[in-house]
Order: sequence, then C-alpha cells, then structure tokens
Amino acid sequence: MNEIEKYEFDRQGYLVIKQALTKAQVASMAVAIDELEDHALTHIKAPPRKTAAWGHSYHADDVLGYHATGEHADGKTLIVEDFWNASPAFDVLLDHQLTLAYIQSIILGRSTINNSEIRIRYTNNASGTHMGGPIDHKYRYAFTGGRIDCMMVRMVYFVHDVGPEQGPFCVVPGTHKTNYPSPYGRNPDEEPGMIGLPVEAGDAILFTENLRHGGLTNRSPQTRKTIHVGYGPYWMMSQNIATMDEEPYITQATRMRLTLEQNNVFRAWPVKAV
Ligand SMILES: O=C(O)CCC(=O)C(=O)O
Repeated sequence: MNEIEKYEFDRQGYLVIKQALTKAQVASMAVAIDELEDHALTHIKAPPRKTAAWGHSYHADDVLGYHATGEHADGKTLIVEDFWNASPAFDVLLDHQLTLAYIQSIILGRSTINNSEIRIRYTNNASGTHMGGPIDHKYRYAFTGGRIDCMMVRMVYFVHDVGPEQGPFCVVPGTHKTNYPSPYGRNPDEEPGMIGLPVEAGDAILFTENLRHGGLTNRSPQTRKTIHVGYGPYWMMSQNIATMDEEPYITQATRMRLTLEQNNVFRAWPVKAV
C-alpha cells in the first residue's frame, strides 16, 4: 500500500484497486460463478438445511460444500457462501499476493480469511445500507501506534464491468469515523452522501467493515456477480451468515486440495511444514 493509498483508505474507508485480477483469472472465476449459480438455483429449496444466526434458511450442499440462500427473481439476490469448497477456480484468491500485501497494511498481526460470499444480484435488486459509526468491536476501524488497525475488512472482486446503473457497490466515504449511529434507513439509493463505485472486470474494492456501505439498485438487465472475501485478526471466527462465529467451513476434500499455506489462511493456529 503506497502513501497515497494509506492516506485515502484512512480518510475514506475504502480503495478501488484497478486490475487486481488478470484476464485469465477473471475468465475462469466468471465460469465457476455461472456454474455455481446454476447449481445453487437448482438446489436452493432442497435439504439439507442450515438455519443461520439471524434466522435465514440456507441450502447446505453436501456435495459442493457451499451454503446458499435467496432466489432468482426481479429485485432478489442469490448468496453463495463457502464457495472455496465448490471449485478450485477460486484458489488463486487464497494466495493472491497483491491482496495479502494490502491486508497486511491494514490489519495488525496475523490475519485469516473469515468470510466468503458470491453475491448474485438480479435486476432491480439493491443491497441495503449497513454499518458506519459506532459498531461491534469485530468490525471497528482504528488507528493505533501510528498505523491503520482494522478488525474485519473485505475485498470485493469484479468479474465483469459494473457501471452506475448496474448495481454498483456503494459507500458513504468517511463514515468509519462517525460518532453517531446513522439517522438514515437502509435504502442506499436515498442516503445522503452515498456514492456508487463503478468498476471494470478485474478491479477490486477494499473496505473496512466499519464503513457505511451497500449496493445501489441494479437498474439494468445485467445480473451483477461479485466475489467477496473477508479478512480479520487470526482469532476471528467465520463471519459468513450461515456459519457465524463457527470455525470456517472448509471441507476435508478442500483441505486435501489446498497447499499448506492456503490451508493456513483458514486456521487460527497455522500448521508448520515438517
Ligand atoms: O456489493 C453489494 O451489493 C453489497 C456488498 C456488501 O454489503 C458487503 O460486501 O458487505
């Protein structure tokens, strides 16, 4: 993270990182997302089920190892959590050196991945505004000992362009430092100060969970598909909705496929090579 990026992340709470992914990575992950979308939509109402922390009912796929909720309909979202288990196409994100360098600049000490979600947003869907201001310690932004000291942060990866009318990720810059709870509701399209962040395929957006954020309405026929990966200090358990505060849900088959270093990004206590 260079000096300008540090300054801007501290000031605004987010960064747009141009061309974080190669064209080949974008292409292979876009195919994997499409396959996962088809699979999840076919199985979404089927058992086995997992009831999440806030009452949502997820399909817990026992073959591909993901948790999914939502539907394919006007104004709706499909969310697929724990996608690592479903396809090796996403493994490149586990040791993505550019991302890891950013994460090391904003989280103190050793960090691990605590959140994994593919978000598929159909026409007319918006993601309600959340976070900002005083917040649960798991998500707080701080500046300690002369450096940025975040708890949970997220990287959103884009596998296609998202223009202003195509449901861009949106933020109210600076709200990771506000001292009052937001007086506004959850409609991102109406919130004062909210800005959409249009991006191109291959770009990524890094933000502190303390920042007020969401997704503007997708006013286009294009379905918006994004990959969200959360990081935090090593002791933080899963922040996926289906497995909130449990151990990260990494199946035995995935454990066998990943390298030691890739496995360790899901372990509070890393295993050393023998
Ligand atoms: O991209 C969106 O539509 C919203 C994403 C979001 O809220 C998140 O990643 O926490």
